[in-house]
Amino acid sequence: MKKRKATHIPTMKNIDSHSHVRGESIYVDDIPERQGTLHAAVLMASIAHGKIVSINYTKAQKKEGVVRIITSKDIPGENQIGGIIPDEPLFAINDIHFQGQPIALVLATTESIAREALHDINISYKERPAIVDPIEAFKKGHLHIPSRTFKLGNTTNAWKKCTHIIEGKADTDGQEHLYLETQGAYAYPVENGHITITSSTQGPTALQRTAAKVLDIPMHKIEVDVRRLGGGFGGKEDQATAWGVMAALGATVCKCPVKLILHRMDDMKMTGKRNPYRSTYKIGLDKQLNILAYEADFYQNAGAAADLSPAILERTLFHCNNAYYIPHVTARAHSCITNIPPNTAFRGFGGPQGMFVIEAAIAKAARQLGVKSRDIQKQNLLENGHVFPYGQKVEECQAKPTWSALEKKQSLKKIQNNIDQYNATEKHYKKGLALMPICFGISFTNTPMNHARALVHIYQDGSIGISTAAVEMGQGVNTKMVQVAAKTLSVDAARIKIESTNTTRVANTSPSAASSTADLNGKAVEMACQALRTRLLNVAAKSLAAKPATVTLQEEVVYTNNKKTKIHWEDLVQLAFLARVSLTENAHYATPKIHFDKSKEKGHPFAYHVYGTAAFVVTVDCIRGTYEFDAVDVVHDFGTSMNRIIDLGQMEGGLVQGIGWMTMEELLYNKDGRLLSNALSTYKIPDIYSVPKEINVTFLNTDGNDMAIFRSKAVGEPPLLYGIGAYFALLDAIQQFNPAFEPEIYHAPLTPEKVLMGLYG
Ligand code: LUZ
Ligand code: MOS
Repeated sequence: MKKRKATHIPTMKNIDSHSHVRGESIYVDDIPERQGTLHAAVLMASIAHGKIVSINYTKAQKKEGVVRIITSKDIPGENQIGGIIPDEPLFAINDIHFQGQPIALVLATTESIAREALHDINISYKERPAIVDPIEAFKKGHLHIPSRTFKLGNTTNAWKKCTHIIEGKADTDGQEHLYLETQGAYAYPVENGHITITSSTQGPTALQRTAAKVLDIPMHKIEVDVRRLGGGFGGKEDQATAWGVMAALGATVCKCPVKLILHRMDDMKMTGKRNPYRSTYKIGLDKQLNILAYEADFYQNAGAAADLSPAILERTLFHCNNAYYIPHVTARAHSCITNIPPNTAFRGFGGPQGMFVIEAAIAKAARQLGVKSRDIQKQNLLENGHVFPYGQKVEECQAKPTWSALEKKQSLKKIQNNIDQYNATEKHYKKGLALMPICFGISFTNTPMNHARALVHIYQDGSIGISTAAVEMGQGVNTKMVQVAAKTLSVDAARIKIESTNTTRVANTSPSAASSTADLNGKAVEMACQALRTRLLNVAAKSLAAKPATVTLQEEVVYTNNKKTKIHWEDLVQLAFLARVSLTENAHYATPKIHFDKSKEKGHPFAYHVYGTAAFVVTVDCIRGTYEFDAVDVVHDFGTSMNRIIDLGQMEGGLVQGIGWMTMEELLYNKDGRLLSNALSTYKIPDIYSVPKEINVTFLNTDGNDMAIFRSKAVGEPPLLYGIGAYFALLDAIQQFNPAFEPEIYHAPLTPEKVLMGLYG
């Protein structure tokens, strides 16, 4: 590996940490209310499939404090909010396709009156049978888009060369985002039919564009402003739009400010989640455990509308081979229409669902062949020169380096010996071990979305204000933007302010998603600051009568030929201002090199890939079925991390979120499409007691990649993928106690109840 000199990037704490800890950070619901604000509550369908026979609003309308009830009839433009496919009405008219589907909006003088009024609305339905199972939907031909197939080599021929062929099934349930801040927006009319919407959204432009369509006004009349989010995780990439549009519609109809904040249980009922998947696979290996062929069918439970599911489906295919080289692959994916709320983006975006299936295939193969999963995993790791099923070459591959570093650091042999000893002596407790390598592609798979802009103002006093398309949602992107500007302009970070994300200052943005926000916006900030720096140095050169090439800026001071001058940052800015030189720059960055041809399902869709390997050790209580993760060890390819504190936070948070998905978060709809896990009493997420007792993260400092900002690799989604290892560590422990146990379907999550059944099943 080439050694690179560490560049000097000042690392810093999350710039929001101070205001977060003091409770001073502003979220939508914290915005001081304007006079005359109305509060909104959403009327939703209580059935999953059927027709509205009648609705009677009379009693609710007469209720004191109720100002107006808004339905599809009040929409000036289109009753349509579908992002990729126009298949989702803002308000249902006659047909109901999922429980929780919005029907109307009640506006009242207080929130409690608006919510109480919902009970005064009488609806009668004609219910029809609901479909909640994606395979049932598939068999009926209910698909959002035609099925897609990724192909490498020729599986049909390859089966003949395989010594071992194993077939099986693997299912993953959905996952509730459970952002701390529920969905919400606050809209108010400005003069001349203009409207401002403050929203908790990852996609301000999506909200602006959709509101324009629904209100039938041009986009420039709508300003969407986002300060920060109390978490998004993909749940607000597309699904923040509806609430923002409703608030804007209310504000337009009533000509007064309208605030709409979802209560937790309503948010859980109405919004989509991670797509559950059901899958079937066939895997073939040779005598040396090389995986020769892999076929899989992925049945995505997309829900009642397409939302982002077609794009999510694509990422399932992109990641179907995880970090393994398989010369012959045929992977088919089907986006199935069901009667549950439209499912949506969730950290990993279909990737984890695809990766679980190959891991299940390897685990089942290992059992049948009497070897360890990790023997097969290790044997098949990607290397430079390999090719992904979608045609991109494997470059700067860190699959083997992270695996070996983990092996070395943790001496797997020793760990396994300790576990074997423990399991031999303990009767009622068993330990299990699993390794989980990961590979995740960085870029929106939809190439046109990979761009961002930054608007940088240097004010006359030397302070700096920066606007980008990046939405801060706790991931620390604003802190990274400060670092980029501080380094590029050689100024103190304290001079820099990151403004809210605002469609009037930065237009036509992609959502903050796909782990790409820091890369795309960071590059734009870097470009803008670089241009300003050059411009300012020319001013300095003129003032010093020096050649521009000899003038530099170091820690806020101008140098000529490496000699300090008297010109400080603030003097320099003054000089430029008086010389009528622009202190503002707007830069546009579009990821170079990437492309993808959907007609061939081949191309080079990703700027680069992120790799890593994790080891999970779990202890199962074989009387109760409960378990604790003793330790998770991770060796992760961060590139040259520009902020270890933030990157470690992303690693720990993502890892635990992934473990939650695989072990305890049981999202249940009944056969009538009713959400059973609709509160925190019925849907368990990891808490401080359920996190692994130890999380040891090793930063594998690699070169990084030029397309990563400061060669610091994207870190948002990849850590979640490690969580898949939790399932297989648990399965290993169960099988230590009950060697005969073999699940008919590998089905996550492995809740304590399911573990118990496995122990005695
Ligand atoms: N959103 C999206 C994403 O629109 N396209 C993507 O490829 C993606 N990947 C991860 C997360 N969100
Ligand atoms: Mo996302 S799953 O909004 O990156």
